[in-house]
This record gives sequence, structure tokens and C-alpha cells, in this order.
Amino acid sequence: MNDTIRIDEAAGSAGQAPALTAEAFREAVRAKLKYAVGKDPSRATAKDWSMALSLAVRDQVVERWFESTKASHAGQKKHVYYLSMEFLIGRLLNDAVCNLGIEAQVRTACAELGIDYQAQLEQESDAALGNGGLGRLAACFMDSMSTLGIPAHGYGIRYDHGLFRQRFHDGWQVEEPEDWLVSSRAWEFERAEMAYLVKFGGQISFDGHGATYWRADETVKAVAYDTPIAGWKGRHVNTLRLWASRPVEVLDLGRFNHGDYMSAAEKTIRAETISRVLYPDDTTAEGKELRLKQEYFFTSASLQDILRRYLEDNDDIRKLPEQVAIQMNDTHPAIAVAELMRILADDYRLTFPEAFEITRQCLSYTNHTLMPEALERWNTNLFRKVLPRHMQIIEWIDYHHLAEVQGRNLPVSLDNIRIIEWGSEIKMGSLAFVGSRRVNGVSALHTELMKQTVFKDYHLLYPDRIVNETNGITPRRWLYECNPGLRALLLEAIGDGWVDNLEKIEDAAKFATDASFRDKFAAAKQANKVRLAAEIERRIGLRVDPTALFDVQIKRMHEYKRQLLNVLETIALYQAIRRGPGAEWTPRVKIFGGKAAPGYQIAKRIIKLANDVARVVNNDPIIGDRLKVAVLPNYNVSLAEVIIPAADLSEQISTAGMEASGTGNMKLALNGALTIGTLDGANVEIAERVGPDNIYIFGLTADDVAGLRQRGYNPNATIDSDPTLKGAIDAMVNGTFSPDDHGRFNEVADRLWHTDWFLVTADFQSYFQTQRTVDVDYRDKTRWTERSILNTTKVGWFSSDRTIRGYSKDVWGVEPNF
Ligand code: 26W
Repeated sequence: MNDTIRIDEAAGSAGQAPALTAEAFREAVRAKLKYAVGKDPSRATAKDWSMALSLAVRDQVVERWFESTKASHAGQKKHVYYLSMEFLIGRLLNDAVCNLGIEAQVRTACAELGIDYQAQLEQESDAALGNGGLGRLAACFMDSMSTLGIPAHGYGIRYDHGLFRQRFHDGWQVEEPEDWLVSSRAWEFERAEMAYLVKFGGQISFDGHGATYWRADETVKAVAYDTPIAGWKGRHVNTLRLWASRPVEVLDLGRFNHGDYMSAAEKTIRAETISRVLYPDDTTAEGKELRLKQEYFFTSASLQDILRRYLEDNDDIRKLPEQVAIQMNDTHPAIAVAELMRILADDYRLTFPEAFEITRQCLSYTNHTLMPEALERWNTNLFRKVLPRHMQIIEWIDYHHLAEVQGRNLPVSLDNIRIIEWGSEIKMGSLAFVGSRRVNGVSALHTELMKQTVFKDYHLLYPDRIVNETNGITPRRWLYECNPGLRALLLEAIGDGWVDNLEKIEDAAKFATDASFRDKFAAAKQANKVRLAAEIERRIGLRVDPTALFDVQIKRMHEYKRQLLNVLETIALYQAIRRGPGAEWTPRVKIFGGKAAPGYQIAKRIIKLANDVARVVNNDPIIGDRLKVAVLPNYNVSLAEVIIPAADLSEQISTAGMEASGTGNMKLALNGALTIGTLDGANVEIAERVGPDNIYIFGLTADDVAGLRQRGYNPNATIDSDPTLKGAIDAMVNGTFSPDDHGRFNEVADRLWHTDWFLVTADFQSYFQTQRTVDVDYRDKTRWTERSILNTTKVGWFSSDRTIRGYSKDVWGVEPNF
């Protein structure tokens, strides 16, 4: 009995696949354990069962995968390609089980096999192939494109090591290599036959008849690994194709036979290094050669693969834009502008102007940050060394673009629209903009700021090229899968239409004033808080009161996200409680989670500060359960799935104008947390949809910040005039939290006193007062729950299905199937 249940055979050609039975699935798992894992049940480990379980579920996905791939091909439909250096996928087993709608059968089968399904889920390590927002957005988009039945591929890099594992040593972040492949290979298929050569360095020569030869001095092989991504109800399955770099020849036998073993393997090591590890930095574009090679490696392999697939059913390369839409996830794949042009010109012998226009009609670019240090600029010497032909092509693009612009006599500064600055740096944002059909921001405010700042002159030149596509999140992982209590309540109250049409969740808004619904809603939240409290105790040994207000700030550590503002408020609250422990305090648990880029010292010091404050507050008998601080190590997708359903308050407190959108804000609001935040990124649109009574907005707006920048800001005056703030900062430098090293946080304090670029001191009082209002409001449980329900039911628009519908219409020109 083979282990895959052939749906169509069982039902003949009736088309309607018979439902998978628990019994059949149980036998499929058994067969996988035996024939794929090679273990007898009596000797199988939890990992063995997890592999068998995953393989059995995967089989259910494969069936529909083949059907989808065939349908996409046959339909001759325009295909979307999403190029991203990062896909922050997390775990896949439960996601596939829920999307296929086979959870009941799988749970029954596990029970009959005597294995704990929940424990099995925790066996799988996260595929942490991303840093934060950008990478997770790409993963949510993959789920939505499948759910909407859009023929699409995701293209990225199959890093051997994803984002580092974070551990705390004496409160300091320590990075350890991440090793996801040890236990997450169940979901990928190696496609050894699907390999492309990618060249680096070397010389360019012309034969005088227009042919160009690129004699590279290094060539590697890109090998494809495919992961099927099933959409809701398994109606459509797309492919995530990740490239691994391999040597062209496995071993230099000649050198080996001469006993020169190391150099025999040297080429192999050099080649494999390209897809070895994810750059753990989401703040500064460091301009490292290996990073450039990684960006070109996956972009070139992806474009070669896209053209191969296109030419299978089409023979006129000039019609490529009718069949292909390529999205560049930030500037990391922006080399695609030059690479597609190179292939079209050098391999298909189109003229440069033709090649450029076809390229531009295929490509679009999403910008995710306005932070100057995060905008990629490559040194021309480095670039020319690694990619000599592309340097020539970019010079051609820049020259012709400037000429065309000069001809239009518009009030733009040529310096601002140059792609190559002072001949020394290539601005990848400019290359991406000039080489794209559409350019989008990720929230309404961010897109406006793009038009007013980094792309001001380009916007003048191309007034209809910039569009907004406010980010979104997949309701499958971020509600249906991670919050079973709320899921059950919503299914009972309004059915399951909201799962793939989240704006339907507003149908439950009317129950905000319904006592029994309210009680069930509060009970679901409470159960999630009890679960999180257990996880906090398991991870850091801290016991917290699950009835306290769970105040959550979970995101990458970054000064503009202002975890420091939150810590200062925590210190001020701690000091206030110590001054008057008898007063009426709302018990609060401050929960922090987030990794700092390994080279980002100040961010790592703020982690240490949070841990030092936690140690003192959590062990202060005067405080008791009035305030607890939990700094959770190794924040990642699967930890987020435990924290988010349990949150009461969502901290979205970035300096206005600096957070492009945020997506954690959407996940927390959807799970009933009330947001305390600035009018930044998508907070603005969340506030518009939940209404002013159901959110806590404080602080300077983006315009206020711009005004303050212009006028200049003196933090001293603010600190001196605010004893609460001053008291907190003094405690940071007088050893209250670092008796063993009084000066440990001097640098942090100095930055506040002298520059305070992120305006922590400017927003402190407004933030502190708003938190005190939260304290009072939280005590009215009924009202709080009503507002919590209104958050859940009013943010349906922030589904990534809605976002992808926007891209489909405004950017890609494709029609979703469902
Ligand atoms: C070159 C180093 C590097 C790597 C990654 C620089 C910048 C990045 C990303 C663009 C940083 C990022 O993740 N940005 C976040 O993208 C999210 C998805 O659009 C937004 O919601 C966040 O506001 C934005 O910070």
C-alpha cells in the first residue's frame, strides 16, 4: 500500500476529492516512518515521528501542487515572481495542516498513534531565513498569492544558516549559529537538475560585430530547492524556489592527487560560501563583497529560470512583459535591472534601448525604509571588480537617463537623480526606480514621505510611478493557526468566511456589547496569557501573574523603534511604585523580545539595560506583582505565535516618520491587543480603522519631527523640566541597575542628553501620561474587552490578501483566481 492517497483515483474523475480520513492518514504516517525515516515505531524518537508526520502531510500538498503547476502552465496566465533575499517562514507543518483543512484528521491520527500533535509541532525548527519585517512580509505574501490562486514563484537563497540564535549571557546578547536544516528538510525538494551557472569577475571583450563576451574568473552553480506553499483550503499551491550555491566541479582532483587537499577543496568552499549564511543586519547596508555576490547570485539564477520557463511556451522574447511580472523586495535584488538587460542584450542580441524598456516593463520595486544608512550604495570599484559587464550597463542606463531628463527641463537636480554618484557609488534605490514600471511604499504615510524625501525628484519626473500598497499579514498563521480560542469563537459566531476574506471579521463587531461573546473573548485571551506565562517561566524562570496587563514590545532592536523609551517608562513606573506602593496600581508585565544586529553596539547595550532593569524590578519585594519585566531571548516567528495572542497592549512607539509600516502592529491588533503608538507607518491607518476610542496615540507627528529637525532640538531643557524623566535617566547612570558597573549605561544617557536624535526625551511625558491612562482603563475589564473586540474586528483590511489584491491591480496587472 503506497502511502499517498491518490485522490482522483479514489473518486475517479468526479473531481471532488474524497475527504482524507484519519485512518488513512494514520497509515500514511506509519508508512512514512517505516519507509522514509526507516524507523520502527517502538524505536522512533519524537524527531522521527515529526519527520514522518511532515512527510505524510507534504504528500497531501504535492497532489495539489502538481495540479496548480499544470493549471498555471496551461492557463498561459501572467506569472508573478517575487525576488527577496529574505523569507522569514517560521514553521510549516501546522500551516500546511490548517491550509489543507485536515487538522481534525491529523490530530485524531496522532492520538491513535500515541503521539502529542502539539509536541510534534515544537520539534520543527523555524526556517529563519530573514531578519524581520521585510522577510516576514515576503512569507505572508507567499501564503496570500497561493490563497488567491495567483500563479507565482518566490525566489530567494537557501541559507545553510538563517538568523542567529540569540542567548543572553549575564544579560548581554550572545549570537550562536542557527542550524535549521538539521530538522526542517521535510518541506523542501532538491532539484539537482534545475541548476544554472552564475559568473563573477573577469574581463569583458567585444568582437566588433556587437557580440560581447564575459570571461569570468569565478563561476558557481545555483541549485534549486523547492518548497510547496499551499493556500487556504489547498485550492492552489505555488513554489518557493531557494538557490544553494555549489561548485561547478565537486573537487579539483588534480590538486587532490598531488596531496594538496586543502586547495583541492578550496574552490568548493568558496562556491558554497555564497549561500552559507544570512546577513543578520537589517539596519545598515555594509557594502560587503560577499553580500553583493549573494544578491547577484540569486537574482541571476532566478532570471535565468524565469526566461527558461517563459520560453517553454513563448518564442518572442519581446512579449516577456505580457507574461512576467517581477517584484524586487527592496533594493537587494535591484541588480536585476542590469542582469535582465544583460541577458536580453548579450544573449538575445536586443539593442540596449529595447532591452531596457522590456526590463522596465517587467520589473517593479518595493521600498521598505527611508533610513539613509539602510539604502544600499555600492562602491563602483568593488562593483566593477565583481560585475564588470553590469557596471557598463549601469553606466549606459545612467547616461541615457540623464540625457532624457535633461531634455525635459524639469526643476529637478541632476545630482539627485544620478544613479552613479560622483563616479564612486551606485545608488541601488535609484537604479531600481529608473528600471521599474512601478515603485511602491508600504504604508500611506511612508509612500507620501518617499515622494517628499528620498524619491522627491524622481516623483517629479514620473508622477504616476509611485503607488502605495499598505502592508498586510496572513490571517491563516496570525489568527486561525496561532489563536485557536479566538478562532473557535469567530467560527461559531460568524462562520469561516473571514479566513480568506478578513474584512468579513467586522461582522463580529456587533458582539462587542454582547456579554456572553465578551466573556468568551476574554476567556480565550486569558487562556493565551496563561500559556504565555508558562512559556516565560520555562524560558527565563520568571513567574508572572496572567491576570496582569501584558504590555508587549516585540520587534528587532533598533534605536528608531525606541525600546529605550519603553525601558525609561518602566524605570519611572518602578520608581513611582516604590515611592507609593500602597497606591492603586494596575499590575503590569512588560514583555520585550527582539534581536540586535551583531555589530549594533548601542542596540545590544539597550538589551543589557532591559535585562538589568528586569533583574532589579523582578526581585524587589516592594514591587511584588505590581510590575514584572520579562525579556525573552531568541524572539522569532514561533515565539511571536505564542506572545501575540496573549498581548493586551501593543507597543508601536517609533519616532514618527521612521517606521515604514510595521506589521507586528497589525498582528497584535488582530489578536485583540490595544495599540499604544505614535502616528507612524501603518499605525496611522490602524487608528483610522479602529477609531480614536480604541487606540492610544501619543507623541510628535512626522511633521512635528521634521519641524523639530529644522529648528533644532535641545534635549537638556526637556530633561531638566521633567523630574520623572530625569529621575529615570539618573537611575540609569547611578548604578541602580548596574551596581557592578555604574558607568555601563553612560553612553546611552549621553546620547539622550546631547543629541537624542530619536526624540525619546521629546515624547517621554506624552508617552508616560498615556501609559497612566492605560492603567486606569485596563481596570474596567468590560470596557477593555469591548475595545479589544473592536480592534480584532476592525482591522480586517490589514490582511495580506488585500495587499496582494492591490499589487495585482496596481503593479502586476494580474487577476486573482479566487
Ligand atoms: C542591507 C541591510 C538591510 C536589510 C534589510 C537594510 C534594510 C532591510 C529591511 C528593509 C529592513 C526591514 O525589514 N524593513 C521593514 O520592512 C517592513 C515590511 O515592509 C516594514 O513593515 C517595517 O516598517 C520596515 O522597517
